[in-house]
Amino acid sequence: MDLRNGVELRSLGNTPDEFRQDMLSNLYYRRGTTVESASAQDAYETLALTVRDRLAERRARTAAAQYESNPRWVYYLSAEYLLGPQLEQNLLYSGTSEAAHKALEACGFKPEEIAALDVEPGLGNGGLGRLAACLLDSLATLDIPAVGYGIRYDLGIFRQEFQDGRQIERPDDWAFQGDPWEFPAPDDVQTVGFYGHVDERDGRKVWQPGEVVLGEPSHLLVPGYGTTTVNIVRLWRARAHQASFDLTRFSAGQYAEAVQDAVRAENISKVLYPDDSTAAGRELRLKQQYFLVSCSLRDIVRRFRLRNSDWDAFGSKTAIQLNDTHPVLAIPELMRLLVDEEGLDWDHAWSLVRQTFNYTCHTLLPEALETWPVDMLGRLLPRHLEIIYLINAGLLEEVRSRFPGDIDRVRRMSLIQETPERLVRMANLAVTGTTMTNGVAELHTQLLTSTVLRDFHDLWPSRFANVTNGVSPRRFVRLASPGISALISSGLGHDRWLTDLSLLSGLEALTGDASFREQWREVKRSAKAALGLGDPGALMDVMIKRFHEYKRQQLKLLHVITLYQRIKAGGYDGVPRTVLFGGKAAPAYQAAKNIIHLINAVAAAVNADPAAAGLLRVAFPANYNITLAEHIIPAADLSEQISMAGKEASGTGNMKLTLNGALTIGTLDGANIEIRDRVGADNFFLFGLDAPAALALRSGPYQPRDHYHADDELRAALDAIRSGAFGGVGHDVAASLLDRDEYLTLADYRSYVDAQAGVDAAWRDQDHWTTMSILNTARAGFFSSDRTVTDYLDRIWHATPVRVEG
Ligand code: BZD
Repeated sequence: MDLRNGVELRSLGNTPDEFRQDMLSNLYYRRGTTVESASAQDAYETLALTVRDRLAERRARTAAAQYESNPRWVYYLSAEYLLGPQLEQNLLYSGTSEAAHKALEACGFKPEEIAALDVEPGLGNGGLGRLAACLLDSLATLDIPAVGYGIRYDLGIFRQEFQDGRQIERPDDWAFQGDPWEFPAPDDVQTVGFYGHVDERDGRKVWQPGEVVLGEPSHLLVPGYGTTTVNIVRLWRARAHQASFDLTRFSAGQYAEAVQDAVRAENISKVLYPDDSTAAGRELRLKQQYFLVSCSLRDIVRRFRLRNSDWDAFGSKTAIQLNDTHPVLAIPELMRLLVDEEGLDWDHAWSLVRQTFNYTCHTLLPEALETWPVDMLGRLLPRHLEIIYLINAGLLEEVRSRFPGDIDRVRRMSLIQETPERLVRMANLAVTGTTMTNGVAELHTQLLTSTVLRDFHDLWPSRFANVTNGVSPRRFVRLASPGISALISSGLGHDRWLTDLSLLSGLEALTGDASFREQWREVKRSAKAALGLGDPGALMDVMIKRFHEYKRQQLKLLHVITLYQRIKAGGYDGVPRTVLFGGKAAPAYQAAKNIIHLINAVAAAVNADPAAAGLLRVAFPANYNITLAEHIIPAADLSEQISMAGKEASGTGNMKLTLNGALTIGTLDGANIEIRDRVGADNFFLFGLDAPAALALRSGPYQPRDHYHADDELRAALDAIRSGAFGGVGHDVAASLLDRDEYLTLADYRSYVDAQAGVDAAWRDQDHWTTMSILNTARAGFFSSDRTVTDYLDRIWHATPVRVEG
């Protein structure tokens, strides 16, 4: 291999023998042990290093090629990444799976046992964090020069345990054993300021921070599939300045006091906020956001300067994507760097800033639109608040001149909300400071532009675009479902579908092939058997996602109770089902935790009742995460996507399940609509109110009790909860449904239960079900994150590939 400076590097070999040799030498020289005394953890770490070395080589070549071509870079700024387990992915992408398995066996280790030691970095909450990971995968696969920036939280998303059926949160010390995938880069450390005041010197504003914290980067490799490109995701960890250690106090025995400043500094990257819907409203969270933004922008500027000297080129060389509003402080921060530090005039800086940034919105819940108290922001970041005011002045001037006299519009659009308390509206700032704002599914973008961001759409219609989400077929089909993948490849006669998912359409022709259908059924069955939760012949009915009332796990639960009551009444005519729930609730979200508690109570009753044996079983494995998702998704027959219409921005679990041949039962919400359009209405179980109907019902005097009185089965299900049939658990859930039912669960109950009867009827015709299952996979190629990234490139980023020679 020839690197930039012409120095040759020996290429590592990938034959089983070469791989084993390298593993042994890593075991001796890097792990300091021998085969005879190596533990399983030694074997895991050594294997990881041996694979990592292969990718590091490609990384070096990628960096050289990208530097050489001085391209437009895509920078993805995200407070969250759910990367999933790294080992199997890196083995697959580096083409060393087989060599590695042989090498492990030769050393006396079982590959599955070693793979089980791979701990996923849980640096995200849910869909938003996993989307970020899928986009990075596709960016690398498409050879786009890209870097992801994020925070290296010491503690990731909490570990969920159940105690008497209640969710308990335990800290997730994911890197306790060290993280073999991580490359520290202490040379690129950044200094981040907080608090302080603003001076003026020679007509320029100078922010004098009152506190500084170091941001120390490390990176993980992000390999592309079927290409040499290896990109990186760079994660910042907060480090106290050595000056914050108080040696005098320490010497005087005041140990806690001696480190208190250092502890405070390092708390910034201590823990991921397990907050999935509302702004935490806490200063530490705001500090995290600025910490990410400040470190990342300095790094981006440093990288720009390696090849460019003229600021005018910045916008054309740099596309920064803001993943929701969490990194939106990047807008005033880049203004500050350009105006205060680099001396550009305001208008010039503003045009570069707008050219550089784009913003993705991931929600429709008005309560999830982030705001920060003006006082807090002004105290923590005094200069940024001034800059936000200046941006606001420009915005409001434009609004006034376009809509003269429309004072209410000015009030609505202002970056500052005035009452009941003064708040900075981050979404408004995001739209104002970017070229493009996008929603994540067609319906979401439509609703965004007609409701929450309507005024902005009126002012700047061309700043809005839709980019429907997608998922990585490598991780969520190839890695999660080796069985389905092998069958797809044998059916199509190639595995090019892994990088061109539209080729799955070739499976349609195979629906007429009885032996292919039989193999398909068998593959799904063995995935269920491998999961080990219930009879593999039963219908595997799966609801896996964060717990939130709008997602309506409570609706699924009412259905389960109804089935159970039919069984108890001796009138059950449905098919055998295993109902599987998986997901976490935000620790402070009591209503969601109540639903979890009730599910566990119902599961205990149903699973212990001999009357239900062989007919109904409820499984709720704790601590749903990417690792677990990869086991559940291939086993699913039915995908529950039952949010109240108009609330789920997109969903991505819906896509993963469809690609794995699960049929969806769902509302016309988020990307469900696009899934149904593609797989065909006949291959999708639709129910419930659509978004306009739900909105209309919500806006009127909705009476959930009317549904309770009108529907015997619904009443029986709720009465059972209220009478204490499930260990006295669930009064709060029932009361909230009867009194308020914010998300129209009762209004959609009958339609849902009837649609589930349709599911049973369809399941009875196994051959037809299999045809529908194959058609779901065959027609879901659109939902590849490769297509999503291609859309971002065409509509938003306008960056082009840099190919790295093989
Ligand atoms: O983003 C989710 C949406 O709810 C899904 O519909 C959508 O498919 C995905 C990807 O676009 N949103 C989140 O996951 N949001 C968060 O995780 C989050 C985290 C912190 C603060 C606010 C929201």
